[in-house]
Amino acid sequence: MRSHLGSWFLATATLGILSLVGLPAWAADAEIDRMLRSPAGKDWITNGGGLTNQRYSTLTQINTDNVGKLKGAWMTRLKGSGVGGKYSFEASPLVKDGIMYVITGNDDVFALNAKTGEILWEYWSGIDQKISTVCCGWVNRGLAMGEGLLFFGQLDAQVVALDMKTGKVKWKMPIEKWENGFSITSAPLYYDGLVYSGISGGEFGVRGRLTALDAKTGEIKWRWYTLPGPGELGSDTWPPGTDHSMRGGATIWNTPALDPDLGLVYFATGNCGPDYDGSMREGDNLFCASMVALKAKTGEYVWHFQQVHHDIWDYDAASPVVLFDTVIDGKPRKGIAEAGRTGWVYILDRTDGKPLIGIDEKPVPQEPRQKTAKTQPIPRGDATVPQCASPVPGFEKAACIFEPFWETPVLIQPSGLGGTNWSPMPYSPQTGYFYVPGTIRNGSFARFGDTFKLGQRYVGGTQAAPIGTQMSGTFTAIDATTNKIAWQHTTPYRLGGGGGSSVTAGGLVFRGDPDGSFIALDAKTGKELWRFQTGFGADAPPVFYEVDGEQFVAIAAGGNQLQGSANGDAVWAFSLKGQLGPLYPPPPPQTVAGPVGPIASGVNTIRIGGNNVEYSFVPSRVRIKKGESLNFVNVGDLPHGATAWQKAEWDTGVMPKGGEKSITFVETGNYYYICLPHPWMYGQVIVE
Ligand SMILES: [Cu+2]
Repeated sequence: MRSHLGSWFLATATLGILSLVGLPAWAADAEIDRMLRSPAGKDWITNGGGLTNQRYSTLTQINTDNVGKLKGAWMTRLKGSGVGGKYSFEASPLVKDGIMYVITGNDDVFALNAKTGEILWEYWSGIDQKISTVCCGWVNRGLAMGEGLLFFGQLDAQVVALDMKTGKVKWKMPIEKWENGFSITSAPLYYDGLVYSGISGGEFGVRGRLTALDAKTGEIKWRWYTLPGPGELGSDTWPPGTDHSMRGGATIWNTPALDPDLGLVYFATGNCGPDYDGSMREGDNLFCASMVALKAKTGEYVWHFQQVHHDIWDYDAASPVVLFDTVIDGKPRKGIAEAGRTGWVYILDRTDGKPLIGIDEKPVPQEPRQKTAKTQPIPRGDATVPQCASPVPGFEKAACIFEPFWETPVLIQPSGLGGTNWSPMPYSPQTGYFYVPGTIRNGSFARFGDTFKLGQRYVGGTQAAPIGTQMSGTFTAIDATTNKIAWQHTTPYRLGGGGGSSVTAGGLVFRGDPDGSFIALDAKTGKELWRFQTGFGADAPPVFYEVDGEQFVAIAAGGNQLQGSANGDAVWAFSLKGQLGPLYPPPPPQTVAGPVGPIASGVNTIRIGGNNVEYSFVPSRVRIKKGESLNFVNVGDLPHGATAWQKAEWDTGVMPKGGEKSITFVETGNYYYICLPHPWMYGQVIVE
């Protein structure tokens, strides 16, 4: 009787709650929607763990007392998918009912038995390997699920739905053409029948947008452009009578968050385009580098907050926004936060987009040719990385954040890689802390003129770290009620674009490290409690789940092209019953700036200023045989050259536009080289 009454009461109460928050009775997948509204528990069903993107799990079997005993339960290699220098592995696996789903940098999807690691089915994307509009490594940041389907975006700018049981394609919807500069790298969000997807391409002169698709059919229900057309809201922040806003970037690199009670979907936008040249786009340039709230059902604008006005530093808001509830000055508040490339966490009220703790507009240095904004928003509280650069020989000026520049390079920190790049920032309701990954790196910022060509790079300058300069990182707990540092680790490697993290009710923050280590920290104190070598760059954010009463933590380990960490195709799962020990450490990533990325073979020409990027060597890294020659051709507009770095053992001399010179390499060795007039340009020749 008691239980009968209890269930009647529960049903009535649930109905009451349902009608209070206005949930439609016809929810397409009521179970998934309910799970998405709660913190992650036994299952991890969306990239950010839930609609909040907190990456917080209620599981406690693995905790501060016993984490030292954690061992590998299984490790599975994904059949060579995403193996190669051009790839990054940044996806969080999803887990539901004992099955894990994971996507690689080649947009290939695998279903695994989450208890054993056995591969159950495979989807091979077959994407065109000649896609030339990938900005920063071939990457996919993850999946969403609902209505028995898995959803993801591909680098060819299609959104795809697979049957979760079989891996068969249910539908594919192109939301753009990659040939026009677009790609998709972010994990989508599923909720209440809609799939929300961002789009990338901010380095290719595109017009950013959030697209909502019908989960059943892929039909596009609405799209909200992050750059205003003529007469639209924000159009007065672009020069009148021009179409600069139509190629102004503001792309979306991250998974949205959603508040079902408020009916709002939230996301953050990337840099303005062209990245480093603001000379032709006078104004604040909405909605670049902004946090935005839209009505989740219709895509109608509700509010925005711009982190960087008239961005010329590539200061994307690339990390996912995080929703959290807190108490400030005795009042319950609904918060939203995002860790920017500027090194600050921006904390707002998610009902209206107003600062929760305080963000002050302050005057900043000016450069009239760049049409710099008069003021920038400065959050109260602590930055997580240094915001001033130190002098470097060969560079005239070292300066602090928001220093403008023109054609003479200026060293600035943070660089355009952050601060915090794409890496997520978990939040623990238990500690009230955000866990912020940071990158410390010099950027040598210089502007050059650039002409827009459809589907070509359109960046208007450079922010390369000078060859030989130090790079490192930080991992910081920020108190969400004060925006001040609770504890901070300085790390040997950059974390803002890798070393992803997540947090549990067991009092643990787990984070990967680009050197392959997987690390557990005490979430309250930061004390390191456990460390395990995965054998590959551990740059993806981990997840937690439970099968048959056994709780696991899992991480994809496959390295990161921008981090220069060891590439691979491994997924690791750990539990207290695990038996597997660590692997040998892979080669560690660079801590000193220099060429990174794929090494080309079979190449005999280096195009200087190629791919519509004036200050570039294309390809920047090559492997040749002893006795072979490389022909350096200046296809840029300015005089350039290639000179062996430090020892000047060989030199093309400075060549005018169209000039070329062949160099024969008679000794084996590893040669770095720079362009003497532009020492922030560099390349590498490996002679074997
Ligand atoms: Cu040059």
